[in-house]
Amino acid sequence: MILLVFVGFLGSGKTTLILDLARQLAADGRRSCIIVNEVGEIGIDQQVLAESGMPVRELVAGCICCQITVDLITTLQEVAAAFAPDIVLVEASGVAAPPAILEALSYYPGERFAAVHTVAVVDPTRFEALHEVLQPLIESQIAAADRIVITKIDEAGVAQVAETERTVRRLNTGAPVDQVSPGHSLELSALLPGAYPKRGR
Ligand SMILES: Nc1nc2c(ncn2[C@@H]2O[C@H](COP(=O)(O)OP(=O)(O)OP(=O)(O)O)[C@@H](O)[C@H]2O)c(=O)[nH]1
Ligand SMILES: [Mg+2]
Repeated sequence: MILLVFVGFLGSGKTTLILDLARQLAADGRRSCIIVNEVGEIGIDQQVLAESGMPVRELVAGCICCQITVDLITTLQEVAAAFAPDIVLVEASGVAAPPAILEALSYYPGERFAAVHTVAVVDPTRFEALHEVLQPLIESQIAAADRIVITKIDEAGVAQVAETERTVRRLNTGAPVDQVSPGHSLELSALLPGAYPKRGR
């Protein structure tokens, strides 16, 4: 079971990104599971998924939406037992940072995860303002992430995106940085090149 954990401040675009990746996974016949905070929100998005042309049957088989209100470990145990997913996409609460999540995951009693990747989701339209007032939180989310995704590049100005990218690269010199917008998805094969080889079809 591969875990992809998405952190990022409130409204940064985590759910949007997760659903986009879930669509790619479902289209590719992968067994995936989404763990999010707000089930109501996903309810609407399920409709969007169904309307995207994907058979609803495949949606049900390929993408299961669960609630994380109880506790991450319990939820992971439940989805592992019920669905044996290949990949679990976890949306962390807006104020969580990777170290705390990895600490929580260390208590998972089941089979070891094949991989755990943390992705920091950054909204360039609000980055500078948030960074100023919430510096420790924002910096800990970025510094400890394996990958950084800058969202809303359709909405942000070019200079805003460039400035955000400069700052996140300074805060985390090792992680790849991607830019996404509704028309420009993050590819799973880029996110998990080893575990998710691009299949020729
Ligand atoms: N223009 C634009 N809007 C986006 C993009 N990604 C997300 N949004 C919008 O930004 C808002 C917040 O997106 P969500 O995906 O719900 O963000 P989130 O991080 O899951 O939010 P919380 O769960 O509330 O913390 C929604 O209105 C999205 O439609 C993007 O790439 N471009
Ligand atoms: Mg969300």
